[in-house]
Amino acid sequence: MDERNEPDLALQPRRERRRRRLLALLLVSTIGTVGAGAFSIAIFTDSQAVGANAFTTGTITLGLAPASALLTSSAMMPGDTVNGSLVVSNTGTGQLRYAMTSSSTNADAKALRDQITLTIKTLGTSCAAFDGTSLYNAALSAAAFGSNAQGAQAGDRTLNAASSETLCFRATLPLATGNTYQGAATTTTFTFDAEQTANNP
Ligand SMILES: [Ca+2]
Repeated sequence: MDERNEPDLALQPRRERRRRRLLALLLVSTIGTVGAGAFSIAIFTDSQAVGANAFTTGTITLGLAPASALLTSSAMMPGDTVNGSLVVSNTGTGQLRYAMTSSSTNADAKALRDQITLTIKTLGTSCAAFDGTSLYNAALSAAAFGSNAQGAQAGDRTLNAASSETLCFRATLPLATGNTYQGAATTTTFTFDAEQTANNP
């Protein structure tokens, strides 16, 4: 026997096991590759998209004209009256409801704001006729209608988008106003608060 072959003979069973393991591994790998290839190339597919799903939000925008000096009168005498008209507009995209509050100064402590009477009416025939529905008729100092609290309250006024309404204002210094009011002054700010009506009962 050739002595050089003896080590080879001793290694033969190990080599055989290694060869079988390699064969098995190759077989599994080949099956996997063929399977995956068959899967990825053998079915029809499709995909479709629905685009352009756009969203925007609406707006609540109140417009007032005039924006200042709706009612002014200097050197009023008892019995004098001053008139003004205010156009309230909804220039936003959503229906709104609005309410009014006011604040009047009393720097001279003569309380003229409590002595002047203010009346606010809807348009009716015209502000000159002053025959609309009365929204307020009491002292200038407390002038208000509706409520700027969230939600619908008595006196709140509703305006559709792109619509407007005219309110008629009239301030009067009563004829019975006494001498303590001479030389008195007050300045009033009317504030209008609007809110959406949608989802806001
Ligand atoms: Ca309200």
